[in-house]
Amino acid sequence: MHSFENPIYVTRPTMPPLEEYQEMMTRLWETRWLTNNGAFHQELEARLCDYLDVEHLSLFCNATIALIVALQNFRITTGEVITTPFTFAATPHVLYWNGIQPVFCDIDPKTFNMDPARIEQLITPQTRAILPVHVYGTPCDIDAIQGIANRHGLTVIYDAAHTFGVRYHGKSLCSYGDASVLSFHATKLFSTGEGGALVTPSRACRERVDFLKNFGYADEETVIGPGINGKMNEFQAAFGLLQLKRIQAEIDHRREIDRIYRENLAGIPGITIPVEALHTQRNFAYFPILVDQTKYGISRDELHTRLRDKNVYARKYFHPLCSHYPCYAALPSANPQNLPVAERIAQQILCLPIYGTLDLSTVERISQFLGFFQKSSL
Ligand code: T4K
Repeated sequence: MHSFENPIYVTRPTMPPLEEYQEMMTRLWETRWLTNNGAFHQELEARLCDYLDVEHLSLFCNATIALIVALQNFRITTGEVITTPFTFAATPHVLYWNGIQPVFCDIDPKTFNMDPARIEQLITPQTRAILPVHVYGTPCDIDAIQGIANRHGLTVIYDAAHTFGVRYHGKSLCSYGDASVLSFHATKLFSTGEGGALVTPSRACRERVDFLKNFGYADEETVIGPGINGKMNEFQAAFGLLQLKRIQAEIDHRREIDRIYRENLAGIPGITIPVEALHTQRNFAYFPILVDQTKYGISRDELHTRLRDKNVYARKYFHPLCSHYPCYAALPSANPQNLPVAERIAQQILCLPIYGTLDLSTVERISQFLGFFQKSSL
């Protein structure tokens, strides 16, 4: 079977028509208002509140800074926070940067999210909050997590980096918990190049967050506390406004890709496709599979290499586990014996290409490669 002529990446941003962006840039050149709550920024915040069906949303330069600010907002700057090892580096790093010790909790084998049954045994007098991640946009067990938080007086901040547009029980997934943070990085479903947003349940909380992301300035002469520079600029916001116009087409195309992969890969021994979450309107941000070497014939790593040989750049999100990073590996909670499910999933996971401009014929061919590698290993 022939390789692809051009590399097929795990994702690609869908670019809006250049002329439309140029038109917006002409306005910027006229106004010369480039950042600090400019007109595009204000418009994007309002449009996102509408689209996501949330009341209080604050734009950021990226999700990592938004997570740092979320923690600062709740004054979580000492002690421990329970989180997942099966995530991108940013999740535990924001804890570290706030002077907090991450405590890693094992995950559920079906959703790949934190297993609530394991959270309570990790709570100590030092525990301040829970930082769960809706991995690949699949909702965490929100009720169970909230129940634990209520019983122990803990704050819940969701890393909702993957959840743009996901609805759960008819509500935006990013509206649960004490705060949620979305990422608008170039690799995300909705993108501003770099960017993110903090969704909060109250106006007061949102106002404080707005001050904190602007060095703590409440007005020209009042600094309410030690803030940071977390602002989104007008170039990013303009790009976001154009992206938002086409978001439904992006999701619809990804839904079709998801359907084709599911159909084609269902019968391949050793390939598991995660079950679709209940009560959830999905966003198709990622297409993860699990590779069981004993049934598939070759390991996940071998499959990853063989796909690369065909010019397909699937990614092992999230391997290695964050608990394996040298900066965290010595923590008691990072001991692999405490994280058996996460350890197994990290060895088997592979995310296949999915994005709005990916040809459906390419999806068919990638599926054929997966079938072919299994048969040729017999
Ligand atoms: N929490 C979670 C759970 C996250 O997943 C992330 C970010 C964050 C927090 C933090 O959000 P931000 O602070 O970034 O807003 C990428 C992204 O850099 C990262 O944002 C993302 N998660 C993570 C899952 O993926 P890499 O190292 O895999 O990116 P990279 O550069 O290898 O890109 C992957 C593929 O995407 C490339 O092979 C091709 C394509 N690509 C990438 C870029 C940057 C493009 O086509 N155009 C581009 O501009 O981390």
